[in-house]
Amino acid sequence: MLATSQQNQKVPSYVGSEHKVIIVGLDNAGKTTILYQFSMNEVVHTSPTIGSNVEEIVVNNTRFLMWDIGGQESLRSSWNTYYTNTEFVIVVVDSTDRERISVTKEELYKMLAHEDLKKAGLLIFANKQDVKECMTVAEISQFLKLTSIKDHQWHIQACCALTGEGLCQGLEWMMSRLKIR
Ligand SMILES: Nc1nc2c(ncn2[C@@H]2O[C@H](COP(=O)(O)OP(=O)(O)OP(=O)(O)O)[C@@H](O)[C@H]2O)c(=O)[nH]1
Ligand SMILES: [Mg+2]
Repeated sequence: MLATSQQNQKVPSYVGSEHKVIIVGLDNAGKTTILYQFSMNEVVHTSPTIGSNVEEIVVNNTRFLMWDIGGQESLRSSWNTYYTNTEFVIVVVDSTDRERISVTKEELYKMLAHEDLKKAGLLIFANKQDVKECMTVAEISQFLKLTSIKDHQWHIQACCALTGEGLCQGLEWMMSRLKIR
């Protein structure tokens, strides 16, 4: 079901509208790995992102322009320069990183309070589920107090960026939100 801009050259660029997505989360969470799983269906060798990467992902004639933004501490204050016109925020959580889940929480609520993201949907990827003893979706939901979020549509999805497991389900959730608008 997943087609990429590279693989599906026959999809004319005017079909459907383009939806802006930003991929954020702490450094080492797996954002860049996820972006290239979406766009190339493969695991790429990554190094920490300084600035951002952008790819167009086409799914059933729906185009997503996905911005993967560097997550190092010094870069987080410039995440907001990417917020304008964002329809979906994907927050990638490293499910093995128990020490920093509170930092993720802080960044998450800062983002949700931002004027430019008022209408954005929130998809949380609980990444690195292949690692033994990682936090479960239930644990992460509880840590992040997701059920308290009433002013944004949200969804949390377990995934493993190395195998691609769970990534399509995340995209499907985004597609389902577009339909009911
Ligand atoms: N075990 C495991 N490792 C993963 C997974 N996803 C990503 N990684 C590894 O985690 C490391 C960081 O991945 P990146 O995609 O570069 O992380 P990032 O979130 O883009 O990091 P910054 O660019 O610094 O913000 C790499 O060594 C990846 O191979 C996963 O699902 N499981
Ligand atoms: Mg990166």
